[in-house]
Amino acid sequence: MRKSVFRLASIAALAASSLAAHADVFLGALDGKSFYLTSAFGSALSQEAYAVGRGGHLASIHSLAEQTLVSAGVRANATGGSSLAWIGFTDQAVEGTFQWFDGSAVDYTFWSGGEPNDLGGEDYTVVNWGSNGEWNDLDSNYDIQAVYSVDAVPGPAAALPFALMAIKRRRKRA
Ligand SMILES: [Ca+2]
Ligand SMILES: [Ca+2]
Repeated sequence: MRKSVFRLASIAALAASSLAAHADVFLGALDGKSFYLTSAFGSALSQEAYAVGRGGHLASIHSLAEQTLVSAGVRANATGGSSLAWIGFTDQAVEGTFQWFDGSAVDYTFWSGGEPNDLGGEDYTVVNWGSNGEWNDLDSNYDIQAVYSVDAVPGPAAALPFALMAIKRRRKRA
């Protein structure tokens, strides 16, 4: 019995530590992806590198529902007085041909009027340029927050009941 309690405490501690590992804001899950707003500010390229380190990419957007989740989530949680945030749409490889950092299909866009205009050489994309959350291509060096996504998987909280069941099963067999 003591051993089971100890194991449970270890699992709970592990869950708590992985949840506290970063201060990014969870914006919601949709279409198998979990969207986060970074707590840190940075260029498009540094934010993409950070997202890769988190196991994802700057967010790709494929529907009005995803666009709304991202746009509204940034507006509600941005901390720097601006609601601009990087998403993962870039034409850094071929000027004028935008692709998603995560390699997903380009099947939806939400450009602001007159964008993308590559003004002075702009190859990265922000949301919330327009009043309805429309996109603009900007130079990478704008120091702003970013939205990234990772594949949505059952988290530690979801795994906990299964861990409890496993402990109960072991006790029955003993
Ligand atoms: Ca460009
Ligand atoms: Ca632009």
